[in-house]
Amino acid sequence: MPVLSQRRRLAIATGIALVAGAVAAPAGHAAAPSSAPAAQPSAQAASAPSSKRLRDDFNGDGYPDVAVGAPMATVGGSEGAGAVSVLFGGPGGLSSARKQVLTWPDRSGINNPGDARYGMTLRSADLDGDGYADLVSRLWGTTTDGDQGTVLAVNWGGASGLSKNVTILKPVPGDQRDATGDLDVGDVDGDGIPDIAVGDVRRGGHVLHGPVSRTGEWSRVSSFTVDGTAVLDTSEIAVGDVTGDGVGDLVILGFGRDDPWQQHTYLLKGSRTGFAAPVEIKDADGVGVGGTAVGIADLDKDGRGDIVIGRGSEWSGQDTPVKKGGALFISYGGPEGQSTTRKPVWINQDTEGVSGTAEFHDRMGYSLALGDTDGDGYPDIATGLPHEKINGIADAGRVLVFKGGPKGVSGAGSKEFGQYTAGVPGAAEAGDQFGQALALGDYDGKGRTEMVVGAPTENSSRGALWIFGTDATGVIAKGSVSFGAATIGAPTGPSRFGETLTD
Ligand SMILES: [Ca+2]
Ligand SMILES: [Ca+2]
Ligand SMILES: [Ca+2]
Ligand SMILES: [Ca+2]
Repeated sequence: MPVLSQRRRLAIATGIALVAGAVAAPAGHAAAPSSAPAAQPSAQAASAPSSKRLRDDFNGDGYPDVAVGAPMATVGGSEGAGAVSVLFGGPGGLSSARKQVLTWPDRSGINNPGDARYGMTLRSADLDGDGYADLVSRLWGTTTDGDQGTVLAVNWGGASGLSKNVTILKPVPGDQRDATGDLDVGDVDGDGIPDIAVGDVRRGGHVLHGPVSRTGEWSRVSSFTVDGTAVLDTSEIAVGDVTGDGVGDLVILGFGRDDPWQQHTYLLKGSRTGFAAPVEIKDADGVGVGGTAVGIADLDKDGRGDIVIGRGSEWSGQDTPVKKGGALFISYGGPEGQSTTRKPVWINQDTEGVSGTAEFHDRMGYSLALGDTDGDGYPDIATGLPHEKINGIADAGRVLVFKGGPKGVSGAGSKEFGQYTAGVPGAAEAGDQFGQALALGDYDGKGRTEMVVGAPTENSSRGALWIFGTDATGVIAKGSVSFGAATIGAPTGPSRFGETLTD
């Protein structure tokens, strides 16, 4: 399956986590555990972190921050070494002026800076419990002790931002050769401390239980499996409390054992004693589902996290009408995984109220972000259609935003944005793939989540970011700004700046 393996290597992993117990918190800004474990002091920690303990606040000032990956950046002459930039939140929101550029200068611990792809997968959580969010990266590594494959690496948060140097986590047990899929961070064992769940493309995956020490040691490791189900390999992972018991559950997307084109999604209910047996998530017709992105948020505020899957993958033009051009699939949470009172839904561009027309290869759902854009307390969904044709311009790209509410999500009130939208900087050009990466965060701390959009192939794969503000209606085009890597002093050239974002 060369297409799949290529996608895995290069694609954005856009799973979004709500950690356990955070269902009532603003989506995307789950509070870190209140009972933080004893932490090793941060070398940079000159002041105490904010009591808000946000999972994406790297400098601990009480405002969320966003990390931006440029996995093809050239560093020290090595193309594809990768770089990560951080934009810091604050009372004025995100800007190109408050930033940090990380290039992992010494690359200690790996032998292959030339294709490490630092920044190809990014997640944030306070792994060591010191109150500052830390950044977890997945990259391709040939470690100096000989292992080859996926490496998990951490930049540590502190009062002045993330540490310049990176700690490589102790390897995941088992075959390291191309064996680790997506990852997400959340508390799946109910101790209030974030854990790292990593998929194994062959067997399920592993949980690295927190806290994680500054030397890269996790507390213990456990494995999960979907053996006995129809899944062969794990492609996407999200952690969130779907069942409403206060402990994070694991949602795994994968491809079929018998039919590699048939995707499946399983829920593994988390608990203090480990995961329950996998339960397959199915659509209203009883058919298995899957996709390119997954996130969990309580869209209808019934106390149970709802699973949002972006089905941005299209293998052929044979998709059913509800999946044509890509789609969102929403499974409302219930005590056993899926609500028995609210049916799961598919939404695509042919759904009433959604702008545009579903066409093969739009790839709606390729990227996802969840957050409350209009401040009504219900999380909303932003999704990218990076291959949407705009006025005949191929692969220009578009973003759609859907509103959460007491009845769940429909096409009603959805919004669309692209470089063609009045008030948005830039011009829709062929191959921009606007919307390949998305993040929603309340970066200005005013109660609504602003939107960050990445278009890594903009301007011959130099890439660019857009930042959208909000009003009471949600995300707005007016006042949006855009900039590329050069503006913030990140490595220039075809770095694919904006290919990944923390969310
Ligand atoms: Ca911050
Ligand atoms: Ca930390
Ligand atoms: Ca719900
Ligand atoms: Ca909302």
